[in-house]
Amino acid sequence: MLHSALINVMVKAARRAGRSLKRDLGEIENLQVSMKGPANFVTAADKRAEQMLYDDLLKARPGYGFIGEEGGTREGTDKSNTWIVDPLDGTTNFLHGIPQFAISIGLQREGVMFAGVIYNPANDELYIAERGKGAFLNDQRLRVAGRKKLDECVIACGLPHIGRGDHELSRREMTELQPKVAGLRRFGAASLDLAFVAAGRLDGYWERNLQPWDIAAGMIMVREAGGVVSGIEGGDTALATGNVVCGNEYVQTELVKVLKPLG
Ligand code: 2AM
Ligand code: CA
Repeated sequence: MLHSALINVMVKAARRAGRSLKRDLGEIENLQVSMKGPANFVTAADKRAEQMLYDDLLKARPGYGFIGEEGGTREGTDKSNTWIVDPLDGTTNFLHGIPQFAISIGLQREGVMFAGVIYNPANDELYIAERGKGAFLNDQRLRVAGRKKLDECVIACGLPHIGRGDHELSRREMTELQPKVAGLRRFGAASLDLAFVAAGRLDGYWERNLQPWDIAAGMIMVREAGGVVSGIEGGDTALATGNVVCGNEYVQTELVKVLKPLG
């Protein structure tokens, strides 16, 4: 399938960094990582992947800015284009050998998300989206699920980590939503949760306290698949607040109705 030059650049970068992460996952699975060092090993894998993405993306588009989770932030000469990159989203999964993690590359243009690539090297699922051109999983066009009854919907969420976020608020959200939906899920990689919503595997997803690189690519993925992405209060504030709600128009609205009053 033919994609734009821009998408080709993003895909090539994601695949190269993906090969690196997949090799590193192999090391973890083969228990070749010393017991004292798995976290350090993953940090090194993460940094290696970000360096590759930084090099490839800036070589192809020299003027663009770059914001990366591992600190590779750079202000570009071209102020209207910024890469927003997570070299390893789902770090805890990766560390445990759970094959639910991804490289997430978003391109913000003139302040809005313009393109996204999300790649899980463990199962070779490649998601791409470009503004006005649709979203695709391994070249198949994506469309969000059409369910309009919350009690038929499978909804994913995030859970705040130890020492982070508001655990009490998270429990209140569960208490409200669990009896209203067909099932709740918690996968642990925000970019893939958004990609799953785009693919219609999940009907909706919400999570708080995320970073721009967790959601940048996923936001355009969901929108290009016909879905709606907002902050918890319903506006276009997910990137700014780190709180995200999404689904088809109906599901996103229903989730906001339940979640907004909680805090
Ligand atoms: P990460 O794996 O790149 O850290 C899990 O709920 C999701 O939250 C993941 O996408 C994870 O991304 C993200 N996340 C954002 N900030 C986090 C933090 N401080 N600690 C753990 N996960 C975080
Ligand atoms: Ca992340």
